[in-house]
Amino acid sequence: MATVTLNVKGMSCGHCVKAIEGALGELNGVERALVDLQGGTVTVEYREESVSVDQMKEAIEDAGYDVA
Ligand SMILES: [Cu+2]
Repeated sequence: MATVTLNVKGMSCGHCVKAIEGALGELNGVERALVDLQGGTVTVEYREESVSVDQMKEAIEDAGYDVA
């Protein structure tokens, strides 16, 4: 299991948290996604053999947010 923390721009409320955690949760290989609204980050626990960080960035961007 691996962990990565991504800086995400544009998250402002509980809806954003749900949108991002939901988008990441749909990716095969993502075990857990946890948004820190104050810090503007999302920490993801994932299986490296199943999903890449680029795929996570893409999912976040598809949900309408920017990854720094
Ligand atoms: Cu929001």
